[in-house]
Amino acid sequence: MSFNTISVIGLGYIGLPTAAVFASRKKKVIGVDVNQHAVDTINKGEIHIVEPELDIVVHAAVTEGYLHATTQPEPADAYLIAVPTPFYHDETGSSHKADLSYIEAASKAIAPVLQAGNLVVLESTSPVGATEQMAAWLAEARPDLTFPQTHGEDSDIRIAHCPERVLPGHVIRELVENDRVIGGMTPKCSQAAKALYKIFVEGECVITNARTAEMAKLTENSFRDVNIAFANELSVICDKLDINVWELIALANRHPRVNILQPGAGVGGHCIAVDPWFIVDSCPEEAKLIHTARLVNDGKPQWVLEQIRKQLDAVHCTHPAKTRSDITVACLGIAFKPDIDDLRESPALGIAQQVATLGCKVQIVEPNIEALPAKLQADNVSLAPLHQALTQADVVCVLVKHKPFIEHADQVRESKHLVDAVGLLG
Ligand code: SAJ
Repeated sequence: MSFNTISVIGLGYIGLPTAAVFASRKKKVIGVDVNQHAVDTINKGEIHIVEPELDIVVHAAVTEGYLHATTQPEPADAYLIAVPTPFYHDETGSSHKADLSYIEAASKAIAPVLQAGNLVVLESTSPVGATEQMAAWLAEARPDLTFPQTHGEDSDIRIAHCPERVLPGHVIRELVENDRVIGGMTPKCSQAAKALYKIFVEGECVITNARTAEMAKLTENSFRDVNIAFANELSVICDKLDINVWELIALANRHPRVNILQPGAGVGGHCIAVDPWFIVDSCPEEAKLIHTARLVNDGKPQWVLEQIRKQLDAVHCTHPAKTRSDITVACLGIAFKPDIDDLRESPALGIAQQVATLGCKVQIVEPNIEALPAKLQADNVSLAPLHQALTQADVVCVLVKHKPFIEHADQVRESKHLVDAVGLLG
């Protein structure tokens, strides 16, 4: 199967780098997105998201004429769907079910331009069964074409799932180097998808079926979530038993078969705190450990907040004349993990917001942003440089282990009232 034209639907954190990397291999790539601003930005050779090296790859792809973006799908040999799968919301609020409406909309958008011989790959992180559901939506929209669910190996259209697994901040390298799990609806579908990814993937492309590929992605992120929950639970236990959890973990990790992750302010981002719920939603009775890990990690920011409150009480004890509004709290870091500017689903951001409601002055130190997000726009909250916050704050809370904080750990250590949620001081 040859792929001269590849279409990527959804030009976000995964779709845009993938489109640009295909284009860098001199394939004609049509990027499709409903966001006109994203389309216009990309067509200027610029990017609308933050990811190291992505700007260079996109700029080259567009100026050399291999990548163009549009809001309307055009005919291609292969379609790669990389749209969001957030939690499903209705009028009663948010659930822990996956919202497949973006996949449905993408399927309906490409259906009119599908041709016999095309390959459609779902990349979005999805609950088990989503690829079959996508195939059903495509078949419904194109009764004149045949699909693997009814015609097996003889189908006109090949369908597969190939989950993205790149780490934000390292996307361009990991896209090329990581192994890929490819789950076709039939063996021929898998082979076609493997041939597509082999255009740029230097890692191994391992073949399985669509349902296993979907579950593999959810399993990877659940594995990390469960292991972080173990570390977070240890941190709470150690606090109660008056043991330094960082020393404890470093000691335990000297065992050749022990590798405990790091406790923190909670689990953020849009992947690890979300994907395990898709397993829990599919098998609520069975997924006990995965469910509990989610609850442990989601509970961690509240525990950190309690530690901050204790430090506020300690300041009041030593300075009885001070009111809440006389006290300054420094929050070091509000990104969802170290050395990125991404604030989405950030536990540190949530903690800083809660601290701001306690009535004290809050100085946010976040070296990776230039302005405070809307959620922190309040009279008592300001963005401050590290040295200012350390000089002025009564209470210092380390919420993210950014490199500049590690470099100034000795100054942080001098704070009289300190909450170190991430083990900056080890
Ligand atoms: N965290 C800890 N302690 C640790 C490691 C992480 O508290 O020891 C926290 C981080 O601070 C952050 C959260 O967990 O708040 C998630 O960060 P992360 O670096 O573990 O993962 P993400 O969300 O940036 O990317 C993950 C990756 N999955 C795995 O490592 C199994 C990535 O490969 C996936 O492609 C990505 O999810 C995704 O898109 O699903």
